[in-house]
Amino acid sequence: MARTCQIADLHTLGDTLDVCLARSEGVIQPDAWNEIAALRGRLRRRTGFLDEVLVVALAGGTGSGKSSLLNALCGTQVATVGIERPTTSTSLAAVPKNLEGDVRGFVQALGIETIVTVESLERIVFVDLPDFDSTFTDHRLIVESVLSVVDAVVWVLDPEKYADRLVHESFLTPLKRYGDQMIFVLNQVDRIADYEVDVVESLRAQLHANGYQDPQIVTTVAAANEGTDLSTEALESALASRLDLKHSAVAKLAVDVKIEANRRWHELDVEFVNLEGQERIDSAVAMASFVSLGVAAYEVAASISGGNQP
Ligand SMILES: Nc1nc2c(ncn2[C@@H]2O[C@H](COP(=O)(O)OP(=O)(O)OP(=O)(O)O)[C@@H](O)[C@H]2O)c(=O)[nH]1
Ligand SMILES: [Mg+2]
Repeated sequence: MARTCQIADLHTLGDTLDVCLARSEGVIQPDAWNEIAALRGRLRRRTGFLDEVLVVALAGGTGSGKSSLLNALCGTQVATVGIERPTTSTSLAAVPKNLEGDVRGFVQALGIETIVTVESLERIVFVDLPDFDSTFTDHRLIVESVLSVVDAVVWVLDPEKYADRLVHESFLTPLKRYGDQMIFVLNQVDRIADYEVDVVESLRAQLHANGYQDPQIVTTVAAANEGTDLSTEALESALASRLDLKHSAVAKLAVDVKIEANRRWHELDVEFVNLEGQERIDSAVAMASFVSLGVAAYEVAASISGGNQP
């Protein structure tokens, strides 16, 4: 099981990388320096993404069960569920209690004011997006505006509206390029017990036709009714896999930084004996900063993979 990487680790790595860039400019070849600057860019994007948590937006048509699903996933009532539509008119974030301080700024930057801390949440932040009871085009614009900062969008569908032409034409087709970020949830499957498989296949075929090559579809029961139980395991395990993938991506980046630091250190070391005066001093300073960078990158990679990294 991967251990969580502390946000502070990545900030430290970024700071060390900045020092390296400053100390090696003009000392190493411009191409090599640009490669390190590119790594810094990748790391900066990652750091902004909150590496220890998966940020998940819940989207979908009004009444599909987004708020019920959020409550079921949190194991407590964080969002208002209703029969009148729309029930959710402002967005809300459910955040793990132990990460509230780290996550608050990030969530507020998304324009979300209501933050509920949830004891049972561990490494996932959920954002319940408002429906605005608007057209799907409006809803798409809201989702599109958060897509660049969330890890996944859980698009909640219900058995009645899963095939709605407007949902597909105004929402899903224009967002097909973000297919990897989408998880499609067919909710309320307790109401279609006998033909659940057919509905899932029909949804899959429709998503294919919309340009989603390999859509991830899971089924849920977000609100228990008489004779039925809640069922959110498939979604929970899909989210857990995505969190592991996210950690792997960060671990890979840290290993890339480590390899780059070692390579530059070796190159400088080979040339060192031929240098004199200020050049020799600059080279020594750059080498020292690459050593620090290699160590910082190693520590991040090890903290994510529990020490089992190359
Ligand atoms: N049978 C059944 N009913 C469900 C399920 N999930 C939600 N519901 C019901 O569907 C209705 C709408 O659920 P909400 O969770 O409020 O839906 P929403 O998508 O948040 O709606 P808005 O906030 O209006 O956009 C409620 O009456 C829920 O009890 C489910 O899995 N099965
Ligand atoms: Mg709602």
